Amino acid sequence: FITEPKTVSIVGCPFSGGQRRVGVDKGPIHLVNAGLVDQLKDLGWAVEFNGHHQFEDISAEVDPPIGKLKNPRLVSKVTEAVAQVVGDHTRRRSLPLTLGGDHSLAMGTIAGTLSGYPDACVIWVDAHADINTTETTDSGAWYATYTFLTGNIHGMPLAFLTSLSGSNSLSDTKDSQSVPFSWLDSVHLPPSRLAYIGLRDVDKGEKMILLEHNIAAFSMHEVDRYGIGTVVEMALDRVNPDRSKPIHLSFDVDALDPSVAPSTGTPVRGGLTFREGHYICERLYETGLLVAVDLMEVNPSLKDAADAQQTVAVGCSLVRAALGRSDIN
Ligand code: 5AB
Ligand code: MN
Ligand code: MN
Ligand code: MN
Repeated sequence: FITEPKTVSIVGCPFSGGQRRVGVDKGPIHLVNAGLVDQLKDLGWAVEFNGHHQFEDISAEVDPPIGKLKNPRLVSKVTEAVAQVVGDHTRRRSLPLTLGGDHSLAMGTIAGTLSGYPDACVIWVDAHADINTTETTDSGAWYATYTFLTGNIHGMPLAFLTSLSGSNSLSDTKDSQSVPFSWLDSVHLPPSRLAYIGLRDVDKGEKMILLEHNIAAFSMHEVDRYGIGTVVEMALDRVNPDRSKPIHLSFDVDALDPSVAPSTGTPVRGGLTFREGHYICERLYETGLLVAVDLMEVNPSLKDAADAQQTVAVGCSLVRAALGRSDIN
């Protein structure tokens, strides 16, 4: 799908409005400053990077919650802009590499990918399912009783993408033009084209959604049971049985164990090892079907400087694996 000379377009998204911890907006800057552009050139890619995106800011005063959702207008505006940019790259058959920023950005990246490749499937690597709806966003996190901690849109992108949520549930705004996420209403990722790897902190409402829609979900239990090699094939068998459809990889760095990637906003113990995370990336590259990659939720301001540096280095390393780095050739 990606035409020669292979070109990767880095979409740096310094954005944190989909969650409440400061610093995740610095992720893309740290990843690029760690040398990612040259690392990808060394792998033989033509690399396009024209600086990080400047997003229009919408201050909290003019963006009060709608229902349970925090910063709905801001997240909608930013993800719509990301969808445009990623969509442009995919239609030119360049590979968009989106650096987050929080995972709400995936509404933009996956919508963009689908505009260029309508039959693309998604491999979502994460400790979390990120499929809470406008209704379930407080359904079972340990802190759900604290309403000020719920309604974070980084836990919801897949609900909007699979049309389980839509702007209709947010339309207490009079002017239909400005209802947040109305731009996404025409976008639809069928749940049959979504597979998860690495899950271990899924909310009650999300579990019901995964069951009801028969979504391919491989938790850490399955990784332990079958091994990562088998799990990746099982995931591909579900969403891409003929190995013919384009693949979008959305990698939340919190899928890795916190000992491997400590600097992230919602770490959960019991995660993927360094090698398991890399294997997923290597195998997806090897299919020749990978058309878009997200690396999300690197937050260099959490934990200490050494932890941040380690997390950034691992992030760059995952990207190199997804773009064809090999140990033996
Ligand atoms: B991340 C939680 N399920 O909805 C929620 O890091 C956590 O992009 C979401 O995977 C974590 O707030 C979002 C409790
Ligand atoms: Mn996560
Ligand atoms: Mn939709
Ligand atoms: Mn996530």
